[in-house]
Amino acid sequence: MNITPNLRSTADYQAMDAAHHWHPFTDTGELNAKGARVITTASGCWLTDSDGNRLLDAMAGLWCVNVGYGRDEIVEAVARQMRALPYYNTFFHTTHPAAAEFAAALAEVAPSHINRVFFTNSGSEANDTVFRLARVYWDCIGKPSKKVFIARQNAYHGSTVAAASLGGMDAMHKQSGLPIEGIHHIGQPYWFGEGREMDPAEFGLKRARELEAEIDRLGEDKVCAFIAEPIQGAGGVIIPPATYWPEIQRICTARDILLVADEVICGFGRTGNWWGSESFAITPDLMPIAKGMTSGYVPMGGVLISDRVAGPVIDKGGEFTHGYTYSGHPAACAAGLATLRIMREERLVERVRGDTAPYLAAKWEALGDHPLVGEARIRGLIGALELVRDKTTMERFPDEGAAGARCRDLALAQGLVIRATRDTLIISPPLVISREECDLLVERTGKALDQLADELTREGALG
Ligand code: PXG
Repeated sequence: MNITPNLRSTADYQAMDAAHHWHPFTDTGELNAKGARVITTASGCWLTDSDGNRLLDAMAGLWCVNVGYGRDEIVEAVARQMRALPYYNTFFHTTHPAAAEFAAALAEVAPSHINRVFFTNSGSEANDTVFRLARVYWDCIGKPSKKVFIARQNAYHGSTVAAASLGGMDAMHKQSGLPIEGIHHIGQPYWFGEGREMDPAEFGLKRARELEAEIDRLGEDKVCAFIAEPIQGAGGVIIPPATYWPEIQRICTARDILLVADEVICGFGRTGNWWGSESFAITPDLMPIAKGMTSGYVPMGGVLISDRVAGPVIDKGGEFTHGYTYSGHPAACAAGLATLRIMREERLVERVRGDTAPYLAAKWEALGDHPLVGEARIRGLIGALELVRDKTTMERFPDEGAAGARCRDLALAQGLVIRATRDTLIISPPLVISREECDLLVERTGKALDQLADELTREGALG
């Protein structure tokens, strides 16, 4: 067996992969016809593929490698931990130093009303945990009828059954008969896509008040919680109008509904504060986390649990019959501790808020002047461009998703990894990105847009 990078040819890796590896969210037939891109090494914000190409990773892996690649501090911490104790469970009244230390460190960076964490191995498991824990909470305070979750269309909360049901992705629901019972979806605060005929502030209130209407329809005594991402990530980096979150908070408080902020992408500095909730001034009762928690070096997720929820469940709930073999895995806790240490020592959140984010925002927003761009939006280090066929009418392309995919591929050909969700281009670079790398990111995105505009003009596909 050979796991050293690059000892086989690209074609060999592609052939082995095509024969044996089933990829997530992938049309396997389509992938195997062309062969997977093989990434072999990485450092800082840069990936290297098996042909030696260097790519600027403006997606931080998959929204997770916040402290950048090649951080020896994390590698060493994980190796030390694995030598000392590679595994022990946290069931049966047992803990280990890494789990205790990481839980305490998370409580320290969490908002002040949050002091506990339940460890999982992914964001999906975190949301399945939320689904069960929130219901247990209401049982414990004598309101067992409050069982229903309200979530949003085009939300992404993961791929396990409860998480995929909480998510609002039609394609996922269609494929497997989801959502499961007890989950209802309301509209998303996607002003550019769904509300442009209204003022953004008015639209934000309108979408928030769908929550109130849904609670009334279902009955307040039946509703357990509302779950949402502070900024929708996979759905297209949808930054809600400023009026949205305060109104959601008001409704959750007035109607006594738990507020769950899915911080899997927005947490750990992405929006220029430790938490997306902080950026939008909300006080969630539960915060599912993952990704930036270990900067993706070792898989891990968790649920940050407020004192409000923890108190009654600890006092009255007895055993919470839920847990994973690898809850609080020592290697993951060590990676998480080392990640938090880097973030604090390098003042990464402050650097994003005070320097990198405003620097990138000025340049990113200038891409909004491009003839193919209907809107450029960014918050912290998470941003999007909306591609349009006609900038004056904001008309979209008829073949939804084709222009986005082409632009993403043109960027890749220049050595820049960005993502496309339908015709929305997305970035979420490592928090350690430098000003020079921000320049390159914007320059390459601009070139990809120019090339796409040229091609579309030649094809007669523009207005
Ligand atoms: N919540 C949010 C907000 C997420 O973005 C999850 C939960 C699930 O986490 P795990 O660790 O189970 O994957 C996510 C994950 C994409 C993409 O296409 C986004 C995610 C995962 C896979 C693809 O942008 N986010």
